[in-house]
Amino acid sequence: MAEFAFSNVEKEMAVYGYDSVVKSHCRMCHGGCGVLVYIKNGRAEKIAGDPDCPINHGTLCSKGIASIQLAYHPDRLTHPVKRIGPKGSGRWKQISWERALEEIAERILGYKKNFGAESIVMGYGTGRENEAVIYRFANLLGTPNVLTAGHFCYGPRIATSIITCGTNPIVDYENHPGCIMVWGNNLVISNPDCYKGEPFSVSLNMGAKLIAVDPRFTRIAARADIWLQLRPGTDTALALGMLNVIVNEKLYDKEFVENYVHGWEPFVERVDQYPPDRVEKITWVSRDKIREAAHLFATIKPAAIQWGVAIEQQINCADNNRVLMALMGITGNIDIPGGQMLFKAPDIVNVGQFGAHRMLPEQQRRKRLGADRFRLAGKFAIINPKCVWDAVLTEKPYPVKMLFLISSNPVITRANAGEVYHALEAVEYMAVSDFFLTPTAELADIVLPAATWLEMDYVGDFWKRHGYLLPRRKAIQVDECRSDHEMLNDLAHRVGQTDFWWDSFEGGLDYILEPLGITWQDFKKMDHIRGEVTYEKYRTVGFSTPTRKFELYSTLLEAWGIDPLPRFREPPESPYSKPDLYGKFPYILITGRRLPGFFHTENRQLPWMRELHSDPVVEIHPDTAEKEGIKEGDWVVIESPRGSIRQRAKFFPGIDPRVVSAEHGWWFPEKKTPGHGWDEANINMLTDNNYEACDPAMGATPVRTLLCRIYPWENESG
Ligand SMILES: Nc1nc2c(c(=O)[nH]1)N[C@H]1C(S)=C(S)[C@@H](COP(=O)(O)OP(=O)(O)OC[C@H]3O[C@@H](n4cnc5c(=O)[nH]c(N)nc54)[C@H](O)[C@@H]3O)O[C@H]1N2
Ligand SMILES: Nc1nc2c(c(=O)[nH]1)N[C@H]1C(S)=C(S)[C@@H](COP(=O)(O)OP(=O)(O)OC[C@H]3O[C@@H](n4cnc5c(=O)[nH]c(N)nc54)[C@H](O)[C@@H]3O)O[C@H]1N2
Ligand code: SF4
Ligand SMILES: [Mo]
Repeated sequence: MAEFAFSNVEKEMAVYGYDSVVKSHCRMCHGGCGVLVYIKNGRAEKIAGDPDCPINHGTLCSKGIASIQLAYHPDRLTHPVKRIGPKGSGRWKQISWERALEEIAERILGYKKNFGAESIVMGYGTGRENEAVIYRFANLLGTPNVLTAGHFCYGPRIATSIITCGTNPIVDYENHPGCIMVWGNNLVISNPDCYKGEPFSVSLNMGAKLIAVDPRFTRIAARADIWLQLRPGTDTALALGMLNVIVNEKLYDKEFVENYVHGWEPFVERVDQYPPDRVEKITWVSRDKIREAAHLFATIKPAAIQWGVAIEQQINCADNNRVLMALMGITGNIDIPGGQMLFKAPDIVNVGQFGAHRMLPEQQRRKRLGADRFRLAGKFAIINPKCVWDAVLTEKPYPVKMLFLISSNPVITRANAGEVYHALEAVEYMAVSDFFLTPTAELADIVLPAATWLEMDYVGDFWKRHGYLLPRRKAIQVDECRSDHEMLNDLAHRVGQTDFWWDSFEGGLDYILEPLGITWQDFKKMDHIRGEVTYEKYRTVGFSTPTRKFELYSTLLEAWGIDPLPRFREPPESPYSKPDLYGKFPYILITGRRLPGFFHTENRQLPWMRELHSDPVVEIHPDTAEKEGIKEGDWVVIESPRGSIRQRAKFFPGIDPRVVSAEHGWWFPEKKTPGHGWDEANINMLTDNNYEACDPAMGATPVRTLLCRIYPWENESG
């Protein structure tokens, strides 16, 4: 057993008779927390936080603890299964791994031969630390089509930050920012991407000033010095308004601006178009508050912006990211202690290199679905999901014959769920890797039983930008479940990729670590590895952009025919852009606020998690409820021009009476029909995926800025 800095572990082992404790690295969300897994008779019995881990310092969330209920869930898929009835019939038979992979390989090779590799779309959803293997497999196969959530989540942050300053600027909580502006993010619940709520809370306890930009009065807003309750979808205008104040009142960092930014003059001209008076009308935030927030943010150093997915799920996705980076940049907070760090990863084979993007032939790259429409996305190997549904349903621009979805539940998570369902019903062949037979998996031909994080070895946080790597050590084996990495490593041999893979995936782990001169077996004995931390690197080497400057004016966007400067676009479905529709659908709908126990569509079958939150909930202001005749706890219908669903009303004075906030991710594993109630409370039955409504550069789907109406559900008993 590894050495521990405290003695409780030994004591607990003796008292409760655990056989061993495995130090590992949770991944029930995007992952990150160091954990201790207590094992008895080969089973994981308990999970606790690892106090020595630099990411979570011993803290854990409810999902981490519930990993055990996931691993041993009675409904969990523990063998590959093949469908024996029509799609959606719910009739399956168990088959061997050998047969399953043989069949998938045969299909892959057949479609590649007859329709081109582009007719096979690989897919995953949010980050599961399997993206590097999925891209490697796809690129070597020759398909440019990997469907992710990257068009409206995290992908935009990475793409826009790479073109602006070379990498994603991460808040340096270790050096405690003096001011934190939390923008469309609720990290104390979501612990997203490179962040955990705990270090943020510590910085607040150390006295950081706090600005919250959120249409809802979150716990973070409640602690804030200034809360900007903006109209959903108007973030670009608000940030441009703050930039206007900072520029015109000369609150910016002159030395940084003079020496290290590109495009200052045109940027100032653009910013001049957004005086606080105009911005107040757009955003519903008073000009005084805009000024106050701009002053607070610009006059405290170090200051940082903690920004989240809300700003990406809108038509202004790419520009929202760019204006927030402009705020960080011109206030001189980039790459300074306690500011916004451009962290370096340890010297490893990184996700992009592992993903073998360079191996995709140019003539295949050019076929990437939607790349000519959404240029920025196309450059970063990201596709808009509707392009896939269209190619399945219309065979344009070419037929898509096979989907291979590894860790995604698009029937519930992608906009316009009705169309998604229809496309998955229509596709000729579909393979899925998942823990359960989800509404998506129910439409597959073959479903593979995936391993949870407890059942795999991996280089944890490999894809993140905070500079740490931590070993995820396999703690248990559950029946025949296999990690996606092992599964793809095996499948790769069957489709002619042997030269690029390994005998077992441990070879892949060694490959990642090779530049450090260590193997997985060496890394397994270590606590973590961190990249070298150095500040203000731009002073010596510049930024990793074409001009070597911080690009307020993006030369790459310009070259790709996209506006190089940020601007505000009115959401395509709003009280101002669609006044007639607003007459019939008089509320702005935001969706998808994160819930502590669930991860998107996951965990609704875990007793501990479902007990915390049993039904789908829509937040409405008490005045709205009164107007619509809704009582607290009632089932209500939420309706958009595209459909209707029901959720339970919760009164929430912390939301504007003109806005309602519905949950996403709902299906009902307890319903034993194969659809598991996929269309009853699924908010994406209401969302729009029209190309015109998406961000023109990234293809982000606007799932947070729509119009709806809401009224009591009459059929309470049904
Ligand atoms: N309306 C609306 N829609 C949204 C959002 C919103 O805010 N509003 N948020 C969006 C965002 S940001 C995202 S990222 C997407 C997420 O979209 P998805 O990633 O499609 O959603 P998940 O529910 O996380 O689906 C993951 C599936 O993978 C399985 N799984 C988990 N881990 C593994 C693994 O390691 N291997 C395998 N093979 N399977 C695994 C789970 O059981 C689950 O069925 O949803 C989006 N959808
Ligand atoms: N427990 C749990 N954790 C998760 C997830 C989960 O499903 N469950 N999902 C993971 C994933 S994939 C992601 S992307 C992250 C997302 O994590 P976060 O970025 O924290 O996302 P949310 O909680 O969805 O939204 C944050 C806030 O945005 C606000 N908001 C809504 N519309 C707007 C708007 O137009 N402008 C602004 N400024 N704010 C707005 C909402 O009120 C909400 O409080 O969480 C990750 N972590
Ligand atoms: S925050 Fe994420 S990594 Fe940490 S315990 Fe919770 S689920 Fe696991
Ligand atoms: Mo996400």
